Amino acid sequence: MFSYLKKKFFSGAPEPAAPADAPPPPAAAPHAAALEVQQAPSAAAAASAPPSAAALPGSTAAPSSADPAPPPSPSAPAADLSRPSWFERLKSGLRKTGSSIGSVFIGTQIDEALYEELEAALLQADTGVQATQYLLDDLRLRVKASKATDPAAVKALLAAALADLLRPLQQSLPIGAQPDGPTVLMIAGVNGAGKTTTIGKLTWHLSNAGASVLLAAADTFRAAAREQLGVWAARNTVEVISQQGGDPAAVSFDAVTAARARGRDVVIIDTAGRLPTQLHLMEELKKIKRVIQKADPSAPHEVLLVIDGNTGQNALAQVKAFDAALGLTGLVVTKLDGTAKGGVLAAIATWGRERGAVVPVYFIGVGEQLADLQTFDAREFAQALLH
Ligand SMILES: Nc1nc2c(ncn2[C@@H]2O[C@H](COP(=O)(O)OP(=O)(O)O)[C@@H](O)[C@H]2O)c(=O)[nH]1
Ligand SMILES: [Mg+2]
Repeated sequence: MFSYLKKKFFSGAPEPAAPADAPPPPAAAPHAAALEVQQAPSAAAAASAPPSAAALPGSTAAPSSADPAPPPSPSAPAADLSRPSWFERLKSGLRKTGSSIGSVFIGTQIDEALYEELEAALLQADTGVQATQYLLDDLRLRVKASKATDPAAVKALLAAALADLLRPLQQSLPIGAQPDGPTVLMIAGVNGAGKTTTIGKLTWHLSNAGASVLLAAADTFRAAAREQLGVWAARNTVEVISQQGGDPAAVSFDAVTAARARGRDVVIIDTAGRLPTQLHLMEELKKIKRVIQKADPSAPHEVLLVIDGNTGQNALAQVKAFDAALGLTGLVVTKLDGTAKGGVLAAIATWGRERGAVVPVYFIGVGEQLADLQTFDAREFAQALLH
């Protein structure tokens, strides 16, 4: 199931050189690859990857199909240097919450008062009633089993409980698994969530990993939206399909058709922001998805919802509503470098358990630079939240 490209993208393997006119990564900027070293492929596994995925047709930065995958390098210096910087940024973004949850454990006793304070702190961190209850029940079991007697140990047990709850959300975005045609990603979300910015960052990461990307400006409402995507396309030196005043479904259809004809690896479709309560706009989104299927019956391969980490419990409401309309396959949570409280990820994980299948968090946004998109790591996130 893991394609060559996916492994390359998410492993610690060295990156191919960026195109000469691509913007340089910001100093000390982390790369998504830094966070998924545990998935570094073995040479044998890479060799057994499907040939179509390994060939990466049309990609200039990719090695030729005859080249074996570069050997993994989990301890690549760039990965090691960038990791603490990313962690610090997430930690400082979540600090507001972290300090209030952390302060619960300053006392000396484990008693009912501690659990009550913890409940209040978790609720304040946007964790929601259900996830808070789940975490507290789980924590009590862990405290009993470990016979922990000091609050610092309980804090560590809470971090472990939270990491376990979040772990199913930690998955790699599958790219390049289609036997004949591009991987089509459809991006949705409310206005200002960070869709277009995320597309710019993701394009940069994918291009660096050797994939050829084509963008579709299906946010046809505003000229500014097309231009914004055009700027990201230019920065990444990739093509963008757009149409002045065009129909978003038609633009999406054209983009998928063009990508198939030109042998591109990935199509990313930017859509206009909308609230789940705007029913006609949700219908339009469903239509975009249906029309994409006409261009490629297996597409879209991913329907990703971008949510602003600052929207708290409302983010969960967005996830549920967009999932009901479109069938989400993944999430990107942005702006975790700001004042986001972070607990909503626990609420999303709890909802995913009820749903029977979690909607994974493929990426988190920790800033506005190209390199500020990172893969989600449950343990690191839990640690940052409780720091
Ligand atoms: N601090 C921060 N800002 C972000 C992040 N992602 C997006 N933004 C900003 O959020 C604003 C809205 O982003 P945009 O991509 O236009 O949202 P869209 O309407 O969903 O396409 C812009 O000012 C972005 O720079 C992030 O991870 N961190
Ligand atoms: Mg946009």
